[in-house]
Amino acid sequence: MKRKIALVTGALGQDGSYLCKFLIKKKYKVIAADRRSSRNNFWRHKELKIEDRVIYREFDLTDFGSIVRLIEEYRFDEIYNLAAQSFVGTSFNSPITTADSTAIGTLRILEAIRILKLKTKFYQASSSEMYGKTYDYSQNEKTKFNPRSPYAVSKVFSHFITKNYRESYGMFACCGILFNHESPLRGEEFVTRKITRQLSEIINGERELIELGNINTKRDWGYAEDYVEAMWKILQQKKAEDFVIATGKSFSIKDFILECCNFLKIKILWSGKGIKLRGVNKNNGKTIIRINKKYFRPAEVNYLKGDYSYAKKKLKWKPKTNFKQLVKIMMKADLER
Ligand code: F7E
Repeated sequence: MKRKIALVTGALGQDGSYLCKFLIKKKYKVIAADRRSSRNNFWRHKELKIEDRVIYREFDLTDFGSIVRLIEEYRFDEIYNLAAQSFVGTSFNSPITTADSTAIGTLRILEAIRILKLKTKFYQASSSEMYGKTYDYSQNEKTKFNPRSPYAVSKVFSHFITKNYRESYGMFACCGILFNHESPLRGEEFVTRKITRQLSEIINGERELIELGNINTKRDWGYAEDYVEAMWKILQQKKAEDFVIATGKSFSIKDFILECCNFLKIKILWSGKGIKLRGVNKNNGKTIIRINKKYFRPAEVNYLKGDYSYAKKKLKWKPKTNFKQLVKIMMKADLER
């Protein structure tokens, strides 16, 4: 059988890296495309030992010509669009560049596939952030979107334009609505990795405390390596459809800190409220958690909990790693680093 060729955009990020590794195992020829060509962005591929097993290509979601040329050159069997300006906080400061890549970037790829008349299957990385201010106890494929950031609004555009190309042109184009997914390869700007990394620095005497924003928000956190398998499964279905990928459990940032501290055998005492909230290490009386207003967002998503029952039924997918195991994997990796 002919070896399949896949394009992974955002290939140097957390999900891109795990997906490249997954597709290599499945014997795909993998084109790893990313805007970040500088060598120090290759650390994830080095950690996964896949550096010599993919073909690297510079890729910019805002440059239509180069997208068309790349897609025409390889005529991919599958394209996984994971590239985006993916940090919600940054999207408030750079809404236009966020929309250009995270929203219109998706349309550029879809247009390229359409113009070239290819049978390429297309996966779009939709996000639980699209639910935003939700009033539902858990969110599934039918839950209304109510986005709360330029990032989330851009993802809603990408979600619907993917659906529109599927319905208008019969393209095999699908969205995976992935809830938060973390790992040792997560960027340090995201809250889970910021906590595990900075707690390790405190343990090693390199840091006094961690400053955070709103730690009462709740997220449904899974393990990124489990989630890339779902991306692939979504494109192997007979029918192109959208799926929620989640764990079905919701924890606050405070719960995440507590679980890390449990792992580290630190007893943490909370005092104060709101901006005055502090977390003190009971073992030595030192403040290790403080709140800083600068990490608050102009509009916040307070609560998310995914209902992945459709994926379980149709894709036969379920998460393999629970919250406690995820914290352990991340804490261990940062302590070893
Ligand atoms: O924030 C709160 C923050 O930046 C989680 C992206 O991958 O998942 C991610 O989006 C929560 C928020 O992730 C800090 O306000 C408190 O409520 O880790 P995060 P996110 O915004 O949920 C979705 C599925 C995506 O699609 C996105 O691309 O934690 N929080 N203090 C903080 N967040 C950060 N980053 N830093 C803090 O100091």
